[in-house]
Amino acid sequence: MSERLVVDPITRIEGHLRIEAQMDGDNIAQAYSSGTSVRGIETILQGRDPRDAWAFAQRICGVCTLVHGIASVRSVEDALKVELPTNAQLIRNLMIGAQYVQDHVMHFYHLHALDWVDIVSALNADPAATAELAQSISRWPKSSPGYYADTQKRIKTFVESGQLGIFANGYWGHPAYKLPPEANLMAVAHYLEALAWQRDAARLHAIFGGKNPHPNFLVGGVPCPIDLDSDSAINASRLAQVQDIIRSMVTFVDQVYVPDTLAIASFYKDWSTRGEGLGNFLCYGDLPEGGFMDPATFLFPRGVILDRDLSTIHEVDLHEQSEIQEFVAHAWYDYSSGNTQGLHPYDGETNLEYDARGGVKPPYSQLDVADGYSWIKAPRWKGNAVEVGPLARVLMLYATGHEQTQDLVQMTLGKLDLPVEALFSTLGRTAARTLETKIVVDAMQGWYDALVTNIKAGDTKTFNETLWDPSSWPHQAKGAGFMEAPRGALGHWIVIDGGRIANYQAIVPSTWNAGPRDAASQAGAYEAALQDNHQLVDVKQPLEILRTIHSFDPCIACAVHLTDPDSGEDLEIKIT
Ligand code: NFE
Repeated sequence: MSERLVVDPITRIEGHLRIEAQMDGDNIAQAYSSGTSVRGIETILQGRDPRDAWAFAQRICGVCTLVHGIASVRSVEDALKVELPTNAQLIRNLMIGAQYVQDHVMHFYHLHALDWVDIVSALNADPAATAELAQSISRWPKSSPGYYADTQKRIKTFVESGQLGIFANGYWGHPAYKLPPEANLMAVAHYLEALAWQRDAARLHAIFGGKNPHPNFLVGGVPCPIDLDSDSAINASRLAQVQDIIRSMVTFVDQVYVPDTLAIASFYKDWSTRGEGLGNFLCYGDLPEGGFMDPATFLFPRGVILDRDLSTIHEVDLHEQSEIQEFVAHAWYDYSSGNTQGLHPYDGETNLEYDARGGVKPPYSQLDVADGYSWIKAPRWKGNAVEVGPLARVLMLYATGHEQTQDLVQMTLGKLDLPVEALFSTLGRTAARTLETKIVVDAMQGWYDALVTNIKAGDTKTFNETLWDPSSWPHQAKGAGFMEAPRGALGHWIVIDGGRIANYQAIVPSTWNAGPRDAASQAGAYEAALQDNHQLVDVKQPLEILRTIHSFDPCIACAVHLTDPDSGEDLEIKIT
């Protein structure tokens, strides 16, 4: 054992994540993932009206802008057994779908691509050859030699000015970059195009939810009325706009995102045998039909896969106390009943009493990995560390015989000439994100058509008011609201007492993936993935760590939050 490598903060993510890698020569032997900011939204929610919780909970994150609103209203609906009107469920599905497409496209181009694409090398590309390459993989119209020559000029201006701006700190020229200059230029052009294109997704949220980020929601439905005769409701012209947005999304996914993923992946096939990690995958399932969150109707199925065994899908119960639990043995929290056992979120605690343990809290030069080392807790399913997110969902769809998924997986593996085991890797995780975007964007057209058919048949209901009045509620109630957020399984658990919130806990996807070791010293998903075959070409430029960590699309703003336990004020964080 030698050096402990520290990468802090990991950039091109949301929030602050620190990775420490215990090196064995140039190989990662042990990896440690640490969320370095404190979480506290749960404490803010206590004592409030459950119908308002979504507006606070949604501020957990500004990236997956709507998911905490949805999980929150669903937790109250689950507690009170509220049935949603069909239109409300379809509108929520459309909003979730738009979030997926926007989030995944932006992740690929703006947060992950530059781990594989060398922007400086694009300067050496021949624009005519780039156009030829682009036209050979897609009929996307912006692929002429002149277009690529113009893009190259824009990059050149950046580089020559010595002000690479947001591109300044890349490991450009690193020997692990494998794309030819033409492929680099094509990808950079699409990076810039995706920046402008992603505004459409935000428009869909604004049409149904009034704004983006953080569109509006409502316990029992959606807040947008449908009235074809009104200018201030969902009417024929707004529905036509939604149709245009869906078409634009389908075109970009089909003609840019999918072909680019395949083209780039073909140069990085060595990444199909590293970065798997746990081999355990969890999905809560989502995208329902009908008025309740009934897993039998979900597009994304619910279940757990253990040890890569796709032939057995284990059932998941979010209410069962022994299934989902959070551990703090290696986190900077203390549970009132001791830190070796886990707590189900209904009984979850968010206290910051760690000081009493005498361990090392920031500032430090290295994490005290024998004790607590993260503000992220370690969630486990029946004691198992699991991965959540696109790879989990695609495996679940594949294992349960979803035809489109099986076709897409076969097409991808066929084009890359890789076996099905290649899915269990850093490359597989990134490809799965692209494939599920295609599945979701296609499903959006179906939800849209169903919504229009319903409206044409005279059904304009978007809100179920029957349980709006708290005097109709049981004195005590508990609910689990969940969804498949872009980064994976998301749950909000609420305990209602006398019409107020008695307890509230969120376990977000990045908590599952970025969490530290548990009481049994089992590594979390990031940690295990980095411990899977990561030899670094240059320990001073650990591009390999970025590739695997970014393949999960970390959002540490979701996994932790900033609050001062004494004053309740936000802490100020400075990165120098
Ligand atoms: Ni802040 Fe999120 C998503 C949630 S966290 S982005 O997707 O929930 O992983």
